Amino acid sequence: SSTTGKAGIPAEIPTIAHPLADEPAEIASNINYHAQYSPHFSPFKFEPEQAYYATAESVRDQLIKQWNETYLHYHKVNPKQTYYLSMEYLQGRALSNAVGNLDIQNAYANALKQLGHELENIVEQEKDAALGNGGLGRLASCFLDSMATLNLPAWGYGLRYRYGLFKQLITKAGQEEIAEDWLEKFSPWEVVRHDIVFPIRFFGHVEVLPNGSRKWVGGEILQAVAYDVPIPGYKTKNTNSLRLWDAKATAEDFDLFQFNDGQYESAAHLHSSAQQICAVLYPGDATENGKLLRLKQQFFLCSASLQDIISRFKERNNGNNEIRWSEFPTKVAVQLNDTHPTLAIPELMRLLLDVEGLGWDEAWDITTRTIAYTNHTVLPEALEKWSQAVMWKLLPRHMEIIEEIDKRFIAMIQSTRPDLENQLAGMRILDHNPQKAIVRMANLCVVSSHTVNGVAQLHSDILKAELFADYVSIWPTKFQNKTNGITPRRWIRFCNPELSHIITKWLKTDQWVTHLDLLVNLRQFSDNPDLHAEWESAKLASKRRLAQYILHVTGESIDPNSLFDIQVKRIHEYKRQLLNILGAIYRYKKLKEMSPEQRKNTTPRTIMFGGKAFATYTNAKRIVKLVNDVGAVVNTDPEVNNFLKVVFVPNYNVSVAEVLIPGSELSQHISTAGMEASGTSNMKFALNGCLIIGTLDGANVEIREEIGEDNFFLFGATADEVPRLRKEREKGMFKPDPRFEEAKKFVRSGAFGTYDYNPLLDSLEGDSGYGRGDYFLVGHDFPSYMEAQARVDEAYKDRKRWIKMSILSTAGSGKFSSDRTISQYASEIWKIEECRVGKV
Ligand code: HBZ
Repeated sequence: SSTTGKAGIPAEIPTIAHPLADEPAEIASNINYHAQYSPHFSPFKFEPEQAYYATAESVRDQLIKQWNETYLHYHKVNPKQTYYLSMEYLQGRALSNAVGNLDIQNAYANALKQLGHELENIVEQEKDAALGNGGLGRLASCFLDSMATLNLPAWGYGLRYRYGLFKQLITKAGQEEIAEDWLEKFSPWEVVRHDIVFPIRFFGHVEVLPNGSRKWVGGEILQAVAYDVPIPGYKTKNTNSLRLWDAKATAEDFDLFQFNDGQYESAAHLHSSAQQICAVLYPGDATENGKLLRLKQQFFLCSASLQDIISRFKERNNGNNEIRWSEFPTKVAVQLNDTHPTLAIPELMRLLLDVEGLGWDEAWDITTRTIAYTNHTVLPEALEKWSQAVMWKLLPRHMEIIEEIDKRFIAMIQSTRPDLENQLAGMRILDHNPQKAIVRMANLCVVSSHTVNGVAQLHSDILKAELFADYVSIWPTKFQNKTNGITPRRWIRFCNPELSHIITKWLKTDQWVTHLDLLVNLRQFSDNPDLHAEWESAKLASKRRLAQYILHVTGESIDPNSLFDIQVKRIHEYKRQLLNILGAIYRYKKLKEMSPEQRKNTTPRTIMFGGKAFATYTNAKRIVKLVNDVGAVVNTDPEVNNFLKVVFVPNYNVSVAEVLIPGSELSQHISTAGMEASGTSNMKFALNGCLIIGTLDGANVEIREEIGEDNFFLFGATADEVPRLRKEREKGMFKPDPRFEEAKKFVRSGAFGTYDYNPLLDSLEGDSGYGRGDYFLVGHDFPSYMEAQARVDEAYKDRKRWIKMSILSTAGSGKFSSDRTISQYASEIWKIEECRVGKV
């Protein structure tokens, strides 16, 4: 292994002759330079694709300069630094974000014009980097943007998946998945660091040395190679890193003798094993598959990142002199994004014990002062549990360490808290259940972290009252809340320039882009007719753009004067897309029964759905199919299709969200209360002046508090009612609403085709597969949902009232900036401070 030595880091960046351009003419010549001399394409072509790569490389030059300055500055100041460990990042497109954050958008747009291209079209050439599944991955990306913008010394670590999240095709059969090759040509945003390579061991055994110390040996060793992605902050020089690890094997691992002997596969055995590690992102949420490979991926991320962190700590702390390990937690904060990187805990212990030669107590003290854990779910099936047998095989030394942590935890409880004796079985890390012995990763995280946080107030309260209740009495101050946030740069400033300009004009400042609280000052204008006119025309422009997009990807034409109602998120039963579509089905049936005169009094709606179902999640895929089948019938029904359309937007991802959210007027966040940890798209919609229909779940609760209950369409059971309602339901005490029965019956009658929807509808009645009928309480919440929808229809008819509500949504969204979230992590968990480049 090797990394940059102390001698390798210069005090300053040597000046080199490179044409870093800032005038459009210079930029154009720089773009041309890349088109000519970067040998990716024929230099004689300058189509949009070539223009994209050349432009991206030109922007990257600008980033690299700031990036090097940032690294050197951090190196010199040597502040405490945060390392965010995440198996997922949903970065989306980088070019539009980079020119926006660097504030060079106009210069690049002009330069491209000189070259015969429009920046708008060029940025669309870029494929999304979709190295994540959903909210958790996108949150990590928003956090990176805020960390750089706030000039915080904070990096992300992740994996460089060859194939990210699958591409969703919608066919007659419903959803189909195909691999999405985001690296097909190459990514201009990553810089491979051939000098940053660490060995990662798998399998093998533990050897006891004569002095009694233990050592992990044997097995197979792969190499982790760093690929760095620059993360620019908004209007600041600070440019942080997202370091993605890729796996490779070495030339020595290639058995030339075997190969010459015709044994091609076994000759390159480690090479193919390396290829598998970062081949695909494991779709989350529900899978039981490929456990061993998933565990390998997790360990790969943890081990490479910690070796890198330790090597940087050594480099920055006294160089060759004695390392002061007790200072490690004053220089390093590690944040675990859910339990996926839990192995960072035993791996840090192993490195300190076996490689650095520290004793247990010292290593444990350092580890627990360094690591913090964020929980993103209370769904039992999403809480990671690894088979002990698999772990012993893959990571024998780590299992020894986990056993020891478990043993010491038990001893601590027995000696200090005999009152918890009965809870101990559920609190300990190892579960020796003879059916299946497992390691409970969340328990390991809670026991080993200095801080554990949930992602919205309600979620954090539930963690303390339920999932982690027993630990709270031991460590009452360990548990915190950090309500999620979203970056206002990507999620309004860049994706909704029309609305952004209006806000800047009325607030007489653009400071709100980094101080989102300033949006409250819009409240004083919420009745102003001039603002109303501007607001409405910006919304209409975004709706038109969205309608164009829908036409382009689905062939469906939708009416920009209808109410644009959107639900986009992973397809999951707890998120209740089924409630939404059953509501739409009921609406359709009633429209059919109306006279033409009556129909004219209704509020025309376009209901849009988007989201991916996990490939083996059958009921989720049935929901996708149902939405598409309903759309096929409703949209071609000439009696009603001026009043209702149902559209499924295929392949929902970050870039699609950037078109949908600005054009939205109503969005649905309708999970069964207590099940959605936070939600983050709810924040994006509200920020863009979209009203929310929702339950009291996750961050909805806080959004409603901020924007005012009059501006939020609330319905449904509350989290504390849910357990009782489920019990009543089990006892057969539930009486379904006739409208709910009517909607289901209509589907069963074959109104939307011959596909067998009975299993899906049965889940709302008998056995849902979760063991109980209608576990997600769709039936219970249906009537109050329909009533809330009726209030939406009424409110939309009153244009003044609707626009006022829309303005108040934006005005009340200030709290939900990820800048606020990250400031709180920085001061309350990480204890890090800003380290601004250009200011010592
Ligand atoms: O994290 C989401 C929560 O569902 C959402 O409420 C919250 O806003 C968001 C950010 O805190 N959780 C996920 O997105 N989880 C996953 O994608 C996931 C991935 C792999 C797994 C399990 C879950 O094995």
